[in-house]
Amino acid sequence: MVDRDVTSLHEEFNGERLPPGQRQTERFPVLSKSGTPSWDMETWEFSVTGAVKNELSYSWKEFSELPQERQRQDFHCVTGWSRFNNEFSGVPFPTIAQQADVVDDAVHVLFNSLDGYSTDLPLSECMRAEVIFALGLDGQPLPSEHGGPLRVVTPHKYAYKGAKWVTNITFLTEQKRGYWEKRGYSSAANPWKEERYSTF
Ligand SMILES: Nc1nc2c(c(=O)[nH]1)N[C@H]1C(S)=C(S)[C@@H](COP(=O)(O)O)O[C@H]1N2
Ligand SMILES: [Mo]
Repeated sequence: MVDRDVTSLHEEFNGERLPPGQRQTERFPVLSKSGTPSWDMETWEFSVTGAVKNELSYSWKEFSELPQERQRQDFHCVTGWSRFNNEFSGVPFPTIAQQADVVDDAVHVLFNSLDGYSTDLPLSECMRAEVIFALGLDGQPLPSEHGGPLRVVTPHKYAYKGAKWVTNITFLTEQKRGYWEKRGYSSAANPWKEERYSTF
C-alpha cells in the first residue's frame, strides 16, 4: 500500500526503532506553539525563494497536482513521545529542490509557516526522499491541527524540524536558525544521538 517504508531508518543511525529516552504512544498529540492558524484555500500559496535559479510559487491546485509518494514513517517529538507507522503522503523535498534549481553555494534551508513558526536544516539533511511536504495522513487529507493543508515531516529528526502549515522555504548560503533553534533546541536534532538541546 505504501510506496516507501522508512521505519527502518534507525538502522542508518545505529539505533533502536524507539530512540533513547522516548516512549511510544498510540495517540497523536498536537504540539503547536500558538494554536492552528487560519487560511483561505483561494489565496493559499507555497513559495520557494532564496538561493535558487527559479523562484517558485504554487497555488493549492498546482501543489496538489505534483507527483506524490505514500510513505510509512515514525515520528519522534523532542518532548519524549514517538508515534510509529504514520502513513504520510506528499511531495518529496528533492522534487521541489529540482524544480527550483538550487544554486551550488546553497547549504541550508529555512522553512516558514503561517503561524510565524520556522525551522532550519542543512540542505544535505533535506535532500532525502523521506523529507516530504505532506498533504495526507492515513489516507485522509492532513488534519489542520497536524499542519494541514501542508506540512513537512522529517522522520530522521525530532519532529520540530517538520514545519506545519508551511508556506515558504528559503534556500540559504549560510545557516539561519528557526523558532526553537533560536530558543535553545538543537540544530542537528538527531533522535538516536539524543540531540535535544543546543550546546551553542
Ligand atoms: N508551524 C508549526 N510547525 C510546528 C510546530 C509549531 O508550533 N508550528 N511545532 C513543532 C513541534 S515541536 C512538533 S513536536 C510537531 C508536532 O506535530 P503534531 O502537532 O502534528 O504532533 O510539529 C512541529 N512543527
Ligand atoms: Mo516537539
